[in-house]
Amino acid sequence: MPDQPFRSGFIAIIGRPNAGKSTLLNRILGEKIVITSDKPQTTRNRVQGIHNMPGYQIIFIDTPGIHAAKSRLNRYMVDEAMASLKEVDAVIFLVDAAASQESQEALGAEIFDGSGPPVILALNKTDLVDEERILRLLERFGRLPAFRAYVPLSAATGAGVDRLMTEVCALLPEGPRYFPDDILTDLPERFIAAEIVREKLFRLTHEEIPYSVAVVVESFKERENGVIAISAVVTVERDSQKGIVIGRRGEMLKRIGTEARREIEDLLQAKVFLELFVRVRKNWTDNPTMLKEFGYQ
Ligand SMILES: Nc1nc2c(ncn2[C@@H]2O[C@H](COP(=O)(O)OP(=O)(O)OP(=O)(O)O)[C@@H](O)[C@H]2O)c(=O)[nH]1
Ligand SMILES: [Mg+2]
Repeated sequence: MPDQPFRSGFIAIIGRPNAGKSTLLNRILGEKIVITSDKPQTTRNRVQGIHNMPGYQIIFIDTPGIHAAKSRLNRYMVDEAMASLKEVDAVIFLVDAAASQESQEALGAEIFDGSGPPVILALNKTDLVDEERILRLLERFGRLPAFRAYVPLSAATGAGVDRLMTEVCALLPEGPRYFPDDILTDLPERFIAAEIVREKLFRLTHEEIPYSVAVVVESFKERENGVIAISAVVTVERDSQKGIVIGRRGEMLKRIGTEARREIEDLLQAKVFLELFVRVRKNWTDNPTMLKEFGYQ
């Protein structure tokens, strides 16, 4: 048999906030490289994850959920997701089977008009719904003409993910190995460390707080004894939020720091010393200079 040509390409994962896009990327890679939470709008930047299989290299792009954006930060997030549509070989449109369908269907009809790359409709969270609902949704989305394939799956359990990979591989063009085959992402470690701190803020704080925080790693140094010393600044929008993030007698910040440090240690396979500072920058989510400083430009 003649050798099959090497295939590779870029695949964007697109959907409404909370559909499970980041969970799916981590599941495909078999490692956690992007943060997730049960609150919408967790992901703020486009992030590449590299998946190698014999004969294939697939670069998956996790994107922020597409929503009606009000602040400049939110507009940046939606622009990030929309821009990825123009640069990829195919798209996975991830739909949450357990959430209400109207807004997801409207998004599908709006952005997949047939002029862009091929789209696979992936119906996520099938572990939360019964078979009848899955069939009904597949039929409903089948009325939109844009999709090449339909894959029910669960990013949480992994069911259906192999099927998804088969469909993705079928859409890949011949291409080079873009990245060495031993790296999972091109993200710098300091970005991932900052994101892990932000994830703990998303998971441990409530109401508007998660949407008002930014995390920047200001220093990242390996000491002679092998310990990695990281200091990060958590920025919030108001004084009252600073108090909540720090908590009574500093307990909240301590908990965020401890949970983040453990996870960063797992990631870096090293002992980590993590120092967190909290400061206030009034309404930074609408301030172009601050957004740029925090990496949202
Ligand atoms: N039961 C179940 N929960 C899931 C599944 N996939 C994701 N989740 C949960 O759904 C929530 C949202 O997951 P994320 O991966 O953060 O969603 P996202 O689409 O990246 O969200 P944004 O970044 O906010 O756009 C988290 O609580 C996940 O644990 C699934 O297949 N089954
Ligand atoms: Mg996400």
